[in-house]
Amino acid sequence: MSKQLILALSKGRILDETLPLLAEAGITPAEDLGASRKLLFDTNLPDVKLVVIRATDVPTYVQLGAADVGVAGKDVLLEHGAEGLYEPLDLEIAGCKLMTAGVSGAEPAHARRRVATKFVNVAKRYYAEQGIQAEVIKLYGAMELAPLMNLADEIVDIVDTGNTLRANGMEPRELIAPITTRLVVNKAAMTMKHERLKPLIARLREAVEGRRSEAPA
Ligand code: PRT
Ligand code: MG
Repeated sequence: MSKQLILALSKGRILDETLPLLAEAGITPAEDLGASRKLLFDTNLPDVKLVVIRATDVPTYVQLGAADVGVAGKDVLLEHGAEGLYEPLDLEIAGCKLMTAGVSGAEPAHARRRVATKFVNVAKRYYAEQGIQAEVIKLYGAMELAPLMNLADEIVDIVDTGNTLRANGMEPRELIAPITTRLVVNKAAMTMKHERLKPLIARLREAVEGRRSEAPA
C-alpha cells in the first residue's frame, strides 16, 4: 500500500462546506478546484491528494480502497451501506434531515403506500420498521413532483428549510434521520496507514471542535 493518502470529496454543496473546514485543518488544494476539469489534485501536503467525485460514489471509492478517506453525507452512507468503512468523525456540515413528505393536508395512504425516492434502501428499511407496506419507486431527482403527478403517495427526501416542499404543495411528515456530513475511512487503510491517518483525523477533529466552541450558544 502506498504511503500517500487519497482523500475523496463529494462535489456539489458538500464540497463548498468541506473546503473551508479542510483549510482550517491545514489542508488546501494546490490549485483552484473549480478552475479546471481535473478530478485529481495535489495539496499543500506532499503526501495528501484529493479526488472530487459524485457524492454517491464516495463510499464506493473508500470501501474498495481507491481512496483512503472520504467525505460523504450520512444520507449517502445510510443508502450505500457501511461495510468496510469506519466513520470516525462527524464533520457537522451540510446539516439537513431525511424525511417522509406528502401532499399538504392529505392523510397518508393506509393501504399499500407508493413511495418515490432516490433513497430506495433507506425507504424500504424505514417502512418495514414501521410495519407499513410500501411500494418504493426509484427516482433520480425532483421527488417533489411525484405526489403532484400521482406517481406516488409519499416521498422520502432531504429537507432543510422545507421551502422546496411548501413550494410544491407538500409538507414534511416523519423524520427518518438527522443528517450531517461524515468522515469515512477505509478499514484496511486505518490499520496499514494508521501513522498517517491519525494526525489527519486529529486535525480535522480539532477544526470541528474549534468551530463548535466559536458557535453562538
Ligand atoms: O447529487 P444531487 O444532484 O442528486 O443532489 P443535490 O444537487 O440536491 O445536492 P448536492 O449533490 O450538491 O449535495 C447533496 C448532499 O448535501 C446530500 O447528500 C446531503 O448530505 C447534503 N444536503 C444538505 C442536502 C441539503 N442539505 C438539501 N437541502 N442535499 C440536498 N438538499 C436539497 C433537497 O434534496 C431538496 O431538493 O435541497 C432541497 C430541500 O431544501 P429546503 O431548504 O427547500 O428544505
Ligand atoms: Mg446536484
